[in-house]
Amino acid sequence: MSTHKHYTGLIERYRDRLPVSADTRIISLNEGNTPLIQLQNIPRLLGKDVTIYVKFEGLNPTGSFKDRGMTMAVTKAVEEGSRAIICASTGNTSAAAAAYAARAGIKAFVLIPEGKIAQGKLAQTLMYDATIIQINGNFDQGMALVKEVAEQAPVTIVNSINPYRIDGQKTAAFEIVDDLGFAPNYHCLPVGNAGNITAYWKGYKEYATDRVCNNRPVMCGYQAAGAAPFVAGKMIDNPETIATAIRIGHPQSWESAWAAQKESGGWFDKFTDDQILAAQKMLSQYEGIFCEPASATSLAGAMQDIVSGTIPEGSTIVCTLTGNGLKDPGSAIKQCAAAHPVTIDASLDAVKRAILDSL
Ligand code: AN7
Repeated sequence: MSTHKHYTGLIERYRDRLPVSADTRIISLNEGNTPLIQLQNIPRLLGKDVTIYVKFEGLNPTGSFKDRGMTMAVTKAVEEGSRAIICASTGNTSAAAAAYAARAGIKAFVLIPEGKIAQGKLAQTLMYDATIIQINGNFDQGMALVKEVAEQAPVTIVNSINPYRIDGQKTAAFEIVDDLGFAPNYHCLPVGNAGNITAYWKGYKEYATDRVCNNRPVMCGYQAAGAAPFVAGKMIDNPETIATAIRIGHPQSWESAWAAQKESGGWFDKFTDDQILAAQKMLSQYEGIFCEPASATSLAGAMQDIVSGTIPEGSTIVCTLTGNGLKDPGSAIKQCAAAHPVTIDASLDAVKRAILDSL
C-alpha cells in the first residue's frame, strides 16, 4: 500500500466530527490545513515575552477562511438536492460560494453592496461565474433580503446562519490544537457577522470536552471602530470602515458570539481604520505576511492588549488572519502611495545609482 497521503480537504480529515456519511458526495477544493506561523519580529518590537502565532487563512483555495464553511454548506446543499445557493456578502463569502457552486455544478446567487467590495473578491466571483446582484445598500440589508427571498425561491442560504458553515469553520480550532498539542491561552480574531468566533469557540469546546486538549482559550473579538456593534452593545445601522469585509452592523450570530465571550472570559474591542492598516503594514513589513485589512484587526487587538498587559507575558496567542492581502490590492497601493516606485532609465548606471541611493 502507498504511504503517500494526499490531503483532500477538511471534511475528509475531520469526517468523524462533521455531519457527513460514508456516501456523502464531498464538494471540496482541498481547503484547510493552513499554516500556523510563529511571528519572529513583532514580539521583539513590542518588547514583550509572548508567543504569537498567526493562522493564515488567506492560503485557502479562494483566499479566505470562508472556504472551510463553504465546503460543508455546499456538500450538504447538494446532498439535500439543492440546485442553487444564495448569500449576501461583503466579498469573501461570495467568492467562496461561487467557487464551491462551480465545483458542485450548481448555481450561485450573491448579493453584494455596490462599490463596497474589494477588487480581488469581485474578480473571483465573476470568474467562478456566479450571478452577481449588486444592491444599493449594505451587507445587513442584503442579508435581510436573502432571508426573505429564500422563503419564496428554491435556493439554499450559505451565509453563516446555515449551521453547516459553523461546523466547517470549527475545524480551524482543531487544526491549531493538533499543531500545537494544546489550545492557545488567547485566541484573537476579527468579528463581523460573528460566525467565525462562534465556530472557533465550538471547535475549542468540542476538543476540550473530548479531552483532545485540557484547556480552552480566552476569546478576543476585535471590530472596526465604525462597525463595532459588540462594543456598543447594540446593532449599528450605518457601519463604515476601510476594512470592507467587516463592514457589518447587524451580526447574525449575535447570541453565540456573546456566549463565546462570556464562557471564555474574553472581551470585544474596536480599532480605527488607521490602527488596522498599521497592523496590516507591520505584518507585511516585519514578518512577510500579507493579509487583507479586516484580518489585521486581530493583530491590532493582540498588540494593544499585549502592550497594556491585558494579555500577560508568557502567553501563547493565536491570531486568525482571515483573508489574503491580494484580495484588496487597492487599499494596499493607496496605503503605500507615499513610497511609490520611482521610474528610471533602463540603463545599468541608473539602476546602480538607484540601489546605492537607497542603501
Ligand atoms: C476577511 O464575506 O461576512 O465574524 O460576507 O471576510 O465570521 O463574519 C466576511 C467576513 C473577517 C468576519 N475577516 O468574519 C462576507 C463576510 C474577513 C472576512 C470577517 C469576514 P465573521
